[in-house]
Amino acid sequence: MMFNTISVIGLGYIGLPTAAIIASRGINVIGVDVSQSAVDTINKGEVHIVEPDLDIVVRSVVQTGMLKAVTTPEPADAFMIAVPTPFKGDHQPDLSYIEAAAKAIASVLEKGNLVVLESTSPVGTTEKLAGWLADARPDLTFPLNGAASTDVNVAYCPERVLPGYVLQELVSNDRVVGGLSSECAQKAVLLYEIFVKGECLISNARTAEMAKLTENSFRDVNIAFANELSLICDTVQINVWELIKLANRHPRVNILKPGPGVGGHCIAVDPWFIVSSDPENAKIIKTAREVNDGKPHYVVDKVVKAADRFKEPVIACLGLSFKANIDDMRESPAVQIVEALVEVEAGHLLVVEPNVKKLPDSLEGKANKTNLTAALLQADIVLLLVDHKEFRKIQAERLHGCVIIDTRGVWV
Ligand code: SAJ
Repeated sequence: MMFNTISVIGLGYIGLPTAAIIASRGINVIGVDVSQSAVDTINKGEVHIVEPDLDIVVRSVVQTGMLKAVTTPEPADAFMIAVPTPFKGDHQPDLSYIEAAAKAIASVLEKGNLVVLESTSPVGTTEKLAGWLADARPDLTFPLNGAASTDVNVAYCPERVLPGYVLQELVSNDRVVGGLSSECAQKAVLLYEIFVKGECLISNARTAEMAKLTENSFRDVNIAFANELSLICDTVQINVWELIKLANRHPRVNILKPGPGVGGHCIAVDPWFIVSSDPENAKIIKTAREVNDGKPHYVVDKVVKAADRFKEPVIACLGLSFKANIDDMRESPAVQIVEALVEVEAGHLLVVEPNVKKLPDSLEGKANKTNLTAALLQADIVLLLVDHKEFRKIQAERLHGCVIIDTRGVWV
């Protein structure tokens, strides 16, 4: 076996499930994270993120000793880097977590090691990663400047899993494996074949980096089309949901769903990496971002107009997460909308979010978290922000007499 010990750097939404799946195949996995509390939680066999069945897999691999978490890297045969790549205030990518991970593993690297970057990254990042490693370890050779055979191999393989289905998709999805040399790619394929049942498609690192950005930008642009339609339909007084349903009966049309905006840590972020690498040509991609980022403001204006009709409006805000049936509130347009309603003092805000125990800090003390029944009884305005299963079941008569603003088309 080429890989007896595999180290996963970054134990978040991607790193932890990946580490657990590999450990479940009987391979020794060392998970590394800068957060002592995440490390302690995992070593107790518990999880610090919500993802279906992840708790069961982690408990089992920690109990059998196949997965352990640490804060400082230890030697391994392969290192998989799954750390965040946010953007900075000016939409420029922030590679500081990757650089820090590179510096952290450099001291334990050995001849024959493989390093794979999984974090969503702008084109050219894998080359930078190899450069950082080479700077720290002049005693080893790295795949830079076309070197074909090197002491350490470096490759890029983006994760593509859908939150909520991570454990299935980690195994079933095809993977794009981009090597800095052909040797790097071949070796990385052997690593992924340990747990991936989908196909591993070989390319170079730059193309693999761009493939990931392209997938998420494709979705962003298509959602922006739906969101733009929803604005136009309001202007010309057409039900956008009926319109899309009808248009989608054309054999070659498949319009996505309008919503309150695009959230999550991927689709709302990754297109900017393309824009920053070629601002002049990335026109549709940039505009799509702007259209989707504008949608929460549009929803807020709509609510404020509706609230003007009431003396002391009570507004029930249904849902806070960035999409249905999950607890993840990162970059959530729903949270952004409720925050803005607080800011403009739109009315008394009741928030219903069945998937979380408490409101985010930004809303604590400013809106009241309550249950669905209580919210619907008191509301003048019902603002549907997330299409959670609990909200889909609400019967029409319970909404009778309320102004309804349904951003997800659940009740139309
Ligand atoms: N949304 C709409 N209308 C739609 C579809 C989605 O408004 O028709 C909104 C959602 O409500 C949410 C946002 O878009 O706020 C993003 O949700 P999503 O389900 O489209 O995607 P994510 O962010 O959960 O996961 C995406 C996936 N990428 C693609 O489908 C191309 C996933 O495969 C990636 O692995 C993930 O990003 C990632 O980590 O990059």
